[in-house]
Amino acid sequence: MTAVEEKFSLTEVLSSFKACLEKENQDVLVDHYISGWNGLIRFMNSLGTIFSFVSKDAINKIQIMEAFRKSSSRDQYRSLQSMVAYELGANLVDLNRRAEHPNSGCRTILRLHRALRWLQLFLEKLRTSTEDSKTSVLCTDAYNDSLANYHPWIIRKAATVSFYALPARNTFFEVMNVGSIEDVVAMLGEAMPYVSQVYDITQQLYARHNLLDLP
Ligand code: 1PW
Repeated sequence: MTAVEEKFSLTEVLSSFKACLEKENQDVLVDHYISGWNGLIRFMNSLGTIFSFVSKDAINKIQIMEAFRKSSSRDQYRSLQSMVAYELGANLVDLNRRAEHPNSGCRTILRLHRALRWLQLFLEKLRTSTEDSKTSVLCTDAYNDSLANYHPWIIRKAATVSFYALPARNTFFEVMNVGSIEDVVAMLGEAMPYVSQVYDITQQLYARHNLLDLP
């Protein structure tokens, strides 16, 4: 990959989440969900190697979803809605403990969905932050209010330690590669509602099918 191809822009990531939602029926499209996540991972990797422990698990989960999209049942995995209907209908989800289907699409997306909530809270805090705000504090607060509730102590510890290595607010805005701080704030204000919408629709879908606690 050349340096140009590697260049990350948060705008592209957020437009993937915008493209995620099908206009007519509000289906969440898996391919766009995956490309949004691939962008987020590039973002995390550009924040430094210490973050690779955080991105490794997300990479793993995206690969599981990509494999479904390349399999013979790829059409069933077109949207989160069709995936839920297909996997539940064909008994492909372990509901009580991980057994025959340890890596179902439903449980894999649930992990990414919970992580998306963290991202949403974090970017929102960043958007409304002031010059003296510390990114590590914003990130830790967002984490404690979301994903941390699903993580055992040892992962919480490792995640919190890695947040200390986050670059300062100014550098952070530069890494996002959107433009000036004002440009980033404006872009986030425009784009975050799309991320929220994807999050809310997924949350409702999972709640409706009692899938929010999948092992
Ligand atoms: C600054 C940008 C932030 C973007 C955020 C998202 C990435 C979230 C990944 C956190 C991973 C921490 C280590 C892995 C934990 C897994 O055990 C856990 N995975 C997640 C995504 O929470 C649960 O997955 P598992 O073990 O049930 O397969």
